[in-house]
Amino acid sequence: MTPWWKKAVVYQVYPKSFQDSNGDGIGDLQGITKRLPYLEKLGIDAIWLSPVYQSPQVDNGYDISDYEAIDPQYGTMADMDELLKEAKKHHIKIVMDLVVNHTSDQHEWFVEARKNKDNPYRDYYIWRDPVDGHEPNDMKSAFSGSAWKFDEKTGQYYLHLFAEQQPDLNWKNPELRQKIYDMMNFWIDKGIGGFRMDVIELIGKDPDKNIRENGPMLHPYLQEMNKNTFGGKDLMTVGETWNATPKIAEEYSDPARHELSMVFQFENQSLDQQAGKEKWDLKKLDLGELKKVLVKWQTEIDFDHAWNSLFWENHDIPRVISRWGNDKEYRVQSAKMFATVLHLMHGTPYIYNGEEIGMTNCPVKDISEVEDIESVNMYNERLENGANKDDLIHAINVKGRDNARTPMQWDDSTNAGFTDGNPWLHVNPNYKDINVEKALADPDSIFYTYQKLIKLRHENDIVVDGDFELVDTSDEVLAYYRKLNGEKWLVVANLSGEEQQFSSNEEIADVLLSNYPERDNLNALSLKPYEAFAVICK
Ligand code: TEU
Ligand code: CA
Repeated sequence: MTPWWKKAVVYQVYPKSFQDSNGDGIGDLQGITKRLPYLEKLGIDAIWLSPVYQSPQVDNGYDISDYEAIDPQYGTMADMDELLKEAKKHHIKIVMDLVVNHTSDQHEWFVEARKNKDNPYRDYYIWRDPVDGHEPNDMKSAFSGSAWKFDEKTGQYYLHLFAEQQPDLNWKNPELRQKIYDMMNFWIDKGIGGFRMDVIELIGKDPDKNIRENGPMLHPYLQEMNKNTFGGKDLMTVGETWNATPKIAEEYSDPARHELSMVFQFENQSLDQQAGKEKWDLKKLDLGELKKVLVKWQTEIDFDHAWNSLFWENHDIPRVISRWGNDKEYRVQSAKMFATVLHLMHGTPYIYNGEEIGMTNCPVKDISEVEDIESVNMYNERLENGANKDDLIHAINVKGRDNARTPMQWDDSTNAGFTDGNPWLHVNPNYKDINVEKALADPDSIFYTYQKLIKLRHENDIVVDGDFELVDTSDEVLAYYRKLNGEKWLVVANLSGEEQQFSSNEEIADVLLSNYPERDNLNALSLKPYEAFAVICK
């Protein structure tokens, strides 16, 4: 039996930015519940809900102070139960974000742990003595600066691979691991659809050997977790794994190994940054390289023994049409092109809220407009090291995480219908043109392309199980077949903003979808900018 998540399309909701229901300027659970009919209309099967647990919100909820409580800014546990109940009525599962590489420094475990060296919770975290009066080693935090923070009270450093308010948990401690499994079972018992596992590749770390991701104990821990929690249940699990290769992805997702359903891999993310540097050190994207990575993850995974996820966007990465398409002259065409290329591939697609209406990046002029801790810390560190202010703002406008976090654009009323109050983050000024209400009223909108693509997946096994086969073309064109039981679909996409040549001897039996007027043959075509279509071959 094919598990449901192989046929599913998942929609990520970033709760803070989705829909405010009480005028405090912050999205909340009741707001999400209110929008379920919209998501059902789109046709998605599951929501990946970014964290709604109790949190001081240093990193928008990825710093959790109580895993079994809802943050008051998002509502109550009763609101959460209501969301689960209502989502079910709309045939939507709720996949919770599981953030267990670290907690907030306000979590009871850490509050206890830092009291003294003998505290029973001390070993839940990673403590080291100073070396020559300094940090134990030169490990860096993903949010700038050292990954070690000196704690005056007990004279030791603790490890934080993210913000200093996000101390890393010590997975070597069996009691801690059991507590996490108990917490996961608390959520499973509520009837959730599964877990998206935040930076899960880090839990096997060995800081003394400078090992962060893919540590020796990573897979044993996941197997233990599987056995003690979701194993044998009809749940979906997806690991966030920035450093997965196809081989590593198979280790996570081979059903025989009893770990996860699938992983998110991010190999395309480094294509527009300078080699060996950080994401802020910009480089122009080479379409040939993008194509190579996309194809690699279709062909180097054995889908009979592994599974893959497909996505362009999430809350950590910029809007794809702004980054690699054209969010001005060809906003609609490039959005439909990216959707078509991705959704007809092999794997489980994810849509990030707003992607389905072609929301764009949202540039700022000054650091005072930026909320994201990653951007702010980078800005301060680099400014101190002599970088130019305008260059830093430019980098933030291209790559900063706030780009994808501006409030969802529902209609053309004040604050895009997101809130009656003062939004926690600026609304993109283009909301009068780009919003859900407008998209729903236009049968030719990006929304309906996504709706169509989801339907095609639900109704055609070839999209779920068909073999992927690349067609030989120039770097700017990505064309591929999906093949199943003698049936053959052809997807053709111009990844560029210039006309490109494409030709095929295939004859068209039927056009499935197209972002320009439909083609009636495939002979010596001059593809329009970002043109994309899918056909059934005779
Ligand atoms: O992201 C992991 C992660 O590595 C990111 O910090 C990433 O490096 C960066 O965003 C790319 O620019 C996860 C969550 O998705 C992110 O929102 C959290 O901030 C982070 O973990 C810590 O929990
Ligand atoms: Ca609210």
